[in-house]
Amino acid sequence: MYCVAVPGGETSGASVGEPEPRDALFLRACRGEPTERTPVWFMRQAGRALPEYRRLRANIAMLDSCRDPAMVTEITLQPVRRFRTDAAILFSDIVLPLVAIGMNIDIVAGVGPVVADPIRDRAALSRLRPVTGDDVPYVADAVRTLVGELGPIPLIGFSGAPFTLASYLVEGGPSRTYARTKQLMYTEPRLWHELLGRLADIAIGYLRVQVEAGVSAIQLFDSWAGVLDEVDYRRYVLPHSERVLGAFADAGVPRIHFGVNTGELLGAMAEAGADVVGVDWRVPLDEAARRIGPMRAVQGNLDPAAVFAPADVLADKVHDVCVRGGKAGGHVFNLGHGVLPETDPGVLAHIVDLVHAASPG
Ligand code: 1CP
Repeated sequence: MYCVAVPGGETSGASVGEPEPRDALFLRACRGEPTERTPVWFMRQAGRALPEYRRLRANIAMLDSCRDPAMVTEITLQPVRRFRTDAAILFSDIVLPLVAIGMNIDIVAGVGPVVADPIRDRAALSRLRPVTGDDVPYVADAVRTLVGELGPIPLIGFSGAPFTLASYLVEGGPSRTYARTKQLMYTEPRLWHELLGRLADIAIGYLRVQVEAGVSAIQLFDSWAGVLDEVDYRRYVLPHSERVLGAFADAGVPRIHFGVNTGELLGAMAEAGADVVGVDWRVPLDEAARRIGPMRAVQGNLDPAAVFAPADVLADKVHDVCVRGGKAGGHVFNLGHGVLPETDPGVLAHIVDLVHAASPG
C-alpha cells in the first residue's frame, strides 16, 4: 500500500522497495481513483519566486538554462524540496522545441518569447518540421536523471498546444488582442490548419521524447485558447489539440489540458481527449466539473493573487477549492495559472500544508 507520507519525504533517489510513481497520490487523482488527501503542485513552481532559482539563473539566459541538463534537474527539484509538492514539472519552456528546430526565438526578461521572424505566410511554414529526440537530447537526459532523483514523486512533462504556440509565432511575441493570429485564422483557414497541423506534430514529437524518457504525466498548455469563442475553438483549434492528446491515449500517462479564461471552453477542452482539465480561478471547480462532464478529473484553481490575501482569507479560499474540487471525478490542487513572481515562497509552502491537512470533500 502506498504511504501518504512519501511525497513529502526525501527526494534523493529511488531505492529498492520504494513505491513507484504509478501509485502516487497525484497520478491516482488524475485517474479519478480515490485519494486519502488532495495532491498539490503549482504551475510555474520553479522560477522567479524562488531566491535559489534567481541565484542559479544569474547571468544565464533562460533558453541556455533549459538546454543544460544539470541546471534543468536542479531547477526542477528546487520547488519540490522546498514545498514538498506531490509532483514536479520539468523546467523548460513551451518555445524550446521551436528553437530546437531552428526558429529564431529569444526569451526576453520581463517580456517572454520574442520571435525574430514571425510566421505569416505559406512560405514560412516550411521552417516548421517535426521534432525528434536528436533535436532535444538534453531534455531526455534531464528527464532520465530527474526520474531517478525524484523516486516516487511523479514528473510532469509538457508542451505548448498548437494554438498557443501559433499565437507566439504569428504575433512575434506576447499579445493582448491576438489580432494577427485571428486575422490569419479567419482569412487563410487552409494555411491556418496547415500551421496548426505542423505545430501538433511538433508537440507530439516533443512530448514523445519526454514520455519515452520517463515522465509520468503530460500537460498540454493552451494558455491563450480562452481568447476564442467556443465555435471558433471547435473549428480552428480542437482537432489539432485532439490529435496531440490522442497520440498519448495509450501511453499510460494522464493527459492534463490547461488554458486560462477557458470557462466557456471547458467542455470542448475535455472532449479534446483530456484525462484532467485545468481550470483557472474564474469558474468554481464544482461548476467546472459539471461543464467537463463525468469521468474526468479537474486541476486548479486558486487565484494566483490569493497569496497576497490575509491568512484567514487565504485559508478560506484554499478550503473552498478543496471542497468544490472534492465533488469532481478527481481533483489535483493547483493555482488557476502560474505562480506570480512577487509571491512569497513561504505562502506557497503554507498552501501545501493547508491542502495536505484538508481531505477531499
Ligand atoms: O528569465 C526567466 O526567468 C524567464 C521566465 C520564464 C520561466 C521561469 C519563462 C519565460 N518560462 C519559464 C519556465 C516555464 N515556462 C515553465 C517551467 C517552470 C514551471 O512551471 O515550474 C513552464 C511550464 C513554462 C510554460 C510556458 N511558457 C507557458 C505555459 C504556461 C503558462 O504560464 O501559461 C507559456 C505561455 C510560456 C511562454 C512564456 N515563457 C516565458 C514567459 C514570461 C512566457 C509568457 C509570456 C506571455 O505572457 O505571453
